Amino acid sequence: MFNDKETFKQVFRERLIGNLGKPLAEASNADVYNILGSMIRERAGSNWADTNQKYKADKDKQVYYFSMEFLIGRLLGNNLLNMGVLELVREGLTDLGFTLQDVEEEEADAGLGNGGLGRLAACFLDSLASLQYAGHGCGIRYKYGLFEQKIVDGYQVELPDYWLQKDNVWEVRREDKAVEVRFWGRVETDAKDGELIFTHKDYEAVRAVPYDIPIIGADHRHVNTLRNWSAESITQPSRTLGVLGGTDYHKYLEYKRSVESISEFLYPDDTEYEGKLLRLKQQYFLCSAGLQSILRTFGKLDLPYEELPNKVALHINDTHPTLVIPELMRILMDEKGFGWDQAWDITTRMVSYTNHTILSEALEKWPLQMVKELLPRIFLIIEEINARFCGELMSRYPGDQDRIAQMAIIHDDQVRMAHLAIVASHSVNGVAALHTDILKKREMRLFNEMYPHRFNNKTNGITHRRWLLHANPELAGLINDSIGTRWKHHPQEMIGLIKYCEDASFQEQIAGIKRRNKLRLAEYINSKHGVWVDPDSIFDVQVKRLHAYKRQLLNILHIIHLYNQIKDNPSMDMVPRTFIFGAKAAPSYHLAKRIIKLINTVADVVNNDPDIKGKVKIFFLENYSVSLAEKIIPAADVSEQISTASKEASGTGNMKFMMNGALTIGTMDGANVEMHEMVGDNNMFLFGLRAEQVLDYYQHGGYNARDVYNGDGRVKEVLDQLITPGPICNHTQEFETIYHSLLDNNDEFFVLKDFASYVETQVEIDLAYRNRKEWVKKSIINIGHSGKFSSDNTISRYASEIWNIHPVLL
Ligand code: DL6
Repeated sequence: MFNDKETFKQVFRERLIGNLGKPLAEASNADVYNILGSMIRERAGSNWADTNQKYKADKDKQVYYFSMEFLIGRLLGNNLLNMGVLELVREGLTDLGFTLQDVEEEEADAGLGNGGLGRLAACFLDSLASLQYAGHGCGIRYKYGLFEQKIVDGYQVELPDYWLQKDNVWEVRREDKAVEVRFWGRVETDAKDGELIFTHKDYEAVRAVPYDIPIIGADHRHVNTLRNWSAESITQPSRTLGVLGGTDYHKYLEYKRSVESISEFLYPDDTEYEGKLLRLKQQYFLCSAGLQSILRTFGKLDLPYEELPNKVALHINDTHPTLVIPELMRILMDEKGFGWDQAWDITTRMVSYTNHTILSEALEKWPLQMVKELLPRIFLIIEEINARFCGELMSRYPGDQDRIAQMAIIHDDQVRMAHLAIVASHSVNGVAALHTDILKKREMRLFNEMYPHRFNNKTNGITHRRWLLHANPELAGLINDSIGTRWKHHPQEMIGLIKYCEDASFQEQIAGIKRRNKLRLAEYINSKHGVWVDPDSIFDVQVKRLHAYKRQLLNILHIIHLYNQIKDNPSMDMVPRTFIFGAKAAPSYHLAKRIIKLINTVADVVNNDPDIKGKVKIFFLENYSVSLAEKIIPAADVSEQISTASKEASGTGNMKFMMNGALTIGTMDGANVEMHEMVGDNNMFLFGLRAEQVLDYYQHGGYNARDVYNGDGRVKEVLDQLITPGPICNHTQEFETIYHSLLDNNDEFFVLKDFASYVETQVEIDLAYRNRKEWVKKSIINIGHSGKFSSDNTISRYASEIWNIHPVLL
């Protein structure tokens, strides 16, 4: 279509006229985005077809990554980059009078995920395609993504994120690939030739229509698919009305409404689930639609179904898609005629599962009755899996009722999805070494004893294409100039940068890039919010979901303490610091929303206090999203990774900051531990309790938070400011919930316990930053080691150690 700038410009002009009837002079950025996007998708189209054709012809093994969330963000920039035409298009657009950056801003930021888990899935898709693996995503096409956050008077307000309002140029609706998913009804059992036959009767049918998005790999012609399913009503009302047992048109509308709600909203909560029935419906919808389509593709290979595990791997991203297991059993037994044992053997060889959290509230459990009513055949299968598993437990551990109760899949009239996922998977992995260790030794100890070879670690990763090459092109350019370009395909070769860490001219260039990124962010904040942040101050950033365990609260309490110090001593010597926050709180998470209000209140007080003389500035960026992260992360000096040790399974933000040269202040938690292993004490700022200590405290009922309050004057002063009328506390109830969570509820996340150590470490940062050369050296050491955290590395390990797939050369 185009391989050079002039042809690009010519084709672009023709499209503009042909499709929109507009000459260049009248085109808006949105027009340019739409034309450019459709040109790029078309360009990928033939490679997409070729890739699929190749998979089919070679009968390559393919992996399907099932996830309720794919936080893909904007695609234009990344697609241009991966197709190798980014510079060509950038220059072409400039010639035509447009700026690529402005055009990119026209794309809706697809927020089809809550945070880490969904973004990880998106990074994995990029790596799968870039490493030429046959690997696809299977998700839901939510009409509304994660809510849009507005900050009004310091409070979070949630608005629906109707991201599809703008045309989605990337997706293709595949009407011909629609399938039917069945809910409710009853199961009839018959016997035929000594076999039981199960028939699902009187069900409510839902039409699942796939929308495919091409996932374009880097530099190769490889294009995989993210298939997102949309729920629609069956198009022949007469048939549905028959099913519903009447001819009432209102009933049809009711049915249509309830069906469409299945793919309407992404659940805005990544740890607690409400609206359980709808959530369960969403999960089954994804699993059933996804599997039917995968098996249809497999069917075209003309192979016996016994071959399935050699040709298809199914990966479940946390427990949300666990119903893949009973659904596959159902299809194999009820539709393909397999007996239980063979169906079980095929299923367990195909399925693998990643656990992303040990927070007990996130370990999903479904009321048995709900499963029974909504999914009657699936319920029978889960019951049978449980009965057989408990039978096995009884013969292995005779008389050990306690163990059986702890491990059973069905317990207390609930289905424990994690147990089902472990029992039916051939691999269970955690997402960082520490997390996997905790799973094996504590949370899932009994399962690990029973299946010692099943548990393994796969430390998370991030795609260096989006998070470095696209987000920080200047840094990427400098890396190319210093170590060549091989690192783009072998990110671990970034280690070659270490030899420049003491090189004065390299240091200067790194410092210059950081300064320019900070300036760009300052200008962005100024243009959006009319607030100027000083690019010569330290940019200290905490951006991630708001959760008590992530401890944004510790950060803001320290800032209040800093404020108190400056008020006491206005000439206090410190490097000016800009604290930047970005975080969405689940709408029903009261404490988290209060913490947002506290951050904004403190920001208001501190930013407007003349005594502070700009030494401290606080800024809360609303509506944190993937595209905002791409602007913030390259500009950070300090990365806040301060979760309560043991609670953050891995973290991936920590890796993105590291790759962009920020220094981490963090606890020994999640992947911070592995970052520390690589860069050592000198190049990271560690503080706080270790995971073992935290877990020991939990085992013995916690610690006494009041002791810290009474023993540390700084803590007392700060906490009292939350509830005593003064600049921070306008009325006494505003921050009471926070105060009580720390003192009366005994500080579940050890905020006060870690306070002193955090404050001390923040002082170390202030001192370290004054030695600019040493600071930049540390920054280079971090960048150099960050290649290990490329998701290419992670995906290669999933491919060889879990999925048994190999690159497919086109
Ligand atoms: O593995 C991706 C990401 C980790 O980096 C975070 O540490 C972890 O908190 C997050 N977990 C979730 C929990 N969702 N559920 N269930 O998002 O996963």
